[in-house]
Amino acid sequence: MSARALTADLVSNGETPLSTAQWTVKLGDGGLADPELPEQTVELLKTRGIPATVPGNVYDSLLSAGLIPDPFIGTNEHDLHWIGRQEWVYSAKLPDHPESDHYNLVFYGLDTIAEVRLGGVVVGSTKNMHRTYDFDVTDAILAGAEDIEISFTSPYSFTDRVSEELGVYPGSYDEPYNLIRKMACNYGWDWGPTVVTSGPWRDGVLLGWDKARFVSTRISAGAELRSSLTGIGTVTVQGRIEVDPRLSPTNFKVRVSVSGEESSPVDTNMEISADGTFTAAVSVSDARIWWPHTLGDQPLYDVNVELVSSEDQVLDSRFERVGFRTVELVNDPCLEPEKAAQEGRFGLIINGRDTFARGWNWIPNDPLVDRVTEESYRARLIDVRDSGADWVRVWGGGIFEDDVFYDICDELGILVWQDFPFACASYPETPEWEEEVRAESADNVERLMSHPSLGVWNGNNENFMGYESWGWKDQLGDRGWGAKYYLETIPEVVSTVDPTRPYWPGSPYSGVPGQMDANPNYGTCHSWEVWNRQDYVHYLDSDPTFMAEFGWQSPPAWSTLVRAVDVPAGVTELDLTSPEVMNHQKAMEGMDKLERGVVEHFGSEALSSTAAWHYLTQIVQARAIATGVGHWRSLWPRCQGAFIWQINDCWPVISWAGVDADGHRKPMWYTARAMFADRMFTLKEIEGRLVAFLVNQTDEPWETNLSERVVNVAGNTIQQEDRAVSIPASSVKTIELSVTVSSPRQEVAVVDAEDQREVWIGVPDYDFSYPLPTYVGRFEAVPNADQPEFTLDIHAESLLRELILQADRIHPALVASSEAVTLLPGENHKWVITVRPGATEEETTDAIMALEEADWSFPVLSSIGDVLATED
Ligand code: BMA
Repeated sequence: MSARALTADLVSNGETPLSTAQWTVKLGDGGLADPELPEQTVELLKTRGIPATVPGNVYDSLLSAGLIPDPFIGTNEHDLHWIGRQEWVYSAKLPDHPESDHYNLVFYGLDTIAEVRLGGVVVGSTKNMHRTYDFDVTDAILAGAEDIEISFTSPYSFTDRVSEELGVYPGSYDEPYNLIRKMACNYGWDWGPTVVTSGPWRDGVLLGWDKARFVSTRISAGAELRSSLTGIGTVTVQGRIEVDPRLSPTNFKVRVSVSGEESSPVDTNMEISADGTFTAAVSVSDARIWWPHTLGDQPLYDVNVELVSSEDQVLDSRFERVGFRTVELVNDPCLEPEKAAQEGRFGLIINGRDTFARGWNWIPNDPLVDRVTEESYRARLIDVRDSGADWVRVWGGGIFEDDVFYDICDELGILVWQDFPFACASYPETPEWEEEVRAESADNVERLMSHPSLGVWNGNNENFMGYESWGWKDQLGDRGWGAKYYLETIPEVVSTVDPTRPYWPGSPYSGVPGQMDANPNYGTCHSWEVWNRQDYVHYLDSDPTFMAEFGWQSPPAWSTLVRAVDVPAGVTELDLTSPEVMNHQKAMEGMDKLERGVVEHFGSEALSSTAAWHYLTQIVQARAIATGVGHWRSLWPRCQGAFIWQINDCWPVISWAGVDADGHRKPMWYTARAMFADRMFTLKEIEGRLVAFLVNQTDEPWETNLSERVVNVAGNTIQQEDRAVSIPASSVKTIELSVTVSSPRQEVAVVDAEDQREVWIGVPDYDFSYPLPTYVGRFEAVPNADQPEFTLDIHAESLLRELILQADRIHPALVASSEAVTLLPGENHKWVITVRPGATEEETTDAIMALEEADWSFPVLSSIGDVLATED
């Protein structure tokens, strides 16, 4: 378990991180039921306890102590639910700390209902995992307190009390995640396990200070554009200090310095008012403009804020990196029903430029969320960037991520659509809850507002829809259910703390007064009917203004799946109905929906083996996502965004993710990348004609050659036409194709433009005469590569449709681009195979040996012909 850097940039003199203490965790007396554990274990947990970490949670400690099995494997998860039903007590001797006049204990994240004691005296209590808590502990420390103890009430006993008092609040899952301010998906989700945690999930500090300290610093950056490259940048710093009662705030000053790579620092000194508040703006005259990576560079500027005494001594400081850019949210609904489908508009304008927002939804990288590391953030965010997406939506059933997540987005040029943590449920609206929501929102908006990557704040996930359409309304009667937070409380906080940034109340949300539910003609939409009940081609029936969520499931890479269900890596058949597999499929009727998707196109006979199931479900997901993204991009500017559900997984699971928990990119990731490209095309059949939609999302015209061919299964070209096409900057061009498929069971239409290829057949796959795949392969080690690197070059002798290379089936540490490529007879494709970064020496040696002896046949190399070809 790796400890992470401090979550907030609250660096001031005299900080002693709590992570440096030697922590122990024990079972408290307030558990709900006696755990069915060996007596000795209970005895150990009640008396001596076990070593613990800060940051950490009790699952981590039990795992490290060898007292529980890995909750992610097999059905272990179910044996561990007792953990969330206990009271847990963390204790430590306070680490050595410098002497000061004043002391505060600052916690960046306690999960969740906790009481903090120093030397046996209660110094504070908490009830919200999403907040920072700051307790004045001067008296306790000066009185000689040496020990710290944090007791965590069982989350379930807390929510039992809330529901006794306030009644039932309906939500999508039968767990009380909406009655406690704790990460919702920690209670399980339709892609995640139920691992209800307790513990100090982020670090804390004992802060010693003498004369004065910062208690609030709000740093934001704005830009007045002169061109797409430069403008006047403004950094605004607002804040508040706390001073020793014997002094006046006016004795101190705040110094702000802004510097960029190519500009000399601009400094300002500010006076502080008698009430301790200060505000200042620093102007950067030739600021370079920050862009998402799809449109430009990411120049960042350092902002140093220092609290200085009259003797020029620096007492406290803050550091942030900012970028200068503008983001506007345009919501222009057309209220005349007959024109709404043509004229309604919702979109995001970056630095004055209309864009189609290409995005992925993001869930927490681990349900034991304290374990997420900078490396795992970076790896998944690189997956986002390399797919061509420029947005990531941090979904409301998770958390406000760590600062480093947004730092990486700033660097990589990925814009963030940040939900407030409310998802798929109604929430109590008592004054006490509202106060909590206000405090939590202000806290996190202040923490994150300096980041240029942060594009939009969003009130909630699917709560408006649940209230209007999922029957919650009737159960709630006239009780408040959270709408007040999304429509009043949170926007008030945003407009006070961070007026520079757009706010949108929900995903989905229409934005039309009196209509909260999703409506394709207004605001943001989610598309789930298609996955839940239809074939993916029905994405083509919708033309939303903005598609904020849609997705299709598939299994993870084979090695990830077998690891999760605890069978040996070499196994090729799995019982897909076993309790272990079913525990790694959390979606309602998920297996049936996967099967329905395959049968529709390939027929039920194609599902003759687990390998065929594994391959075809991945291919259907790849086609589904390409269909959706391609279609909605073809509707630009009517439709101005498509966010795929979802980029990442939080454990090894069958889910909607584009990249699995072990970092394997699914075939879908590659088709998404093709469809997210700045210049791309998609094919649709319209009134019996094949039509290409060519999308140019750059500011230069796109001149290209569009090649159309009809090729038969024997590999002969029946028709061919090449034409030069020109697609003006920022536009979509529609071209009716000339080729026609006259024998749809034997002929495919193949359309190429630049390095994109789209293939069209006029019948369902099960009716097409796929030839037996034949090819010649050449496997080679790349000489002089820094890391072991190999290539596999395939020369097709027959039509090979949607060919993927599943290198992880040879060895789990092997990675290859498993894109679904279609090759015509005579064509070649080369894969690069590497060993996963971070693999041990032993894994690397084993992987290389396995490669040298590999059997490359199906399912290592899989194409449609492998599962559908008939001998005749
Ligand atoms: C939407 C999301 C998630 C969910 C996903 C898949 O409802 O907001 O809650 O995981 O669909 O069902």
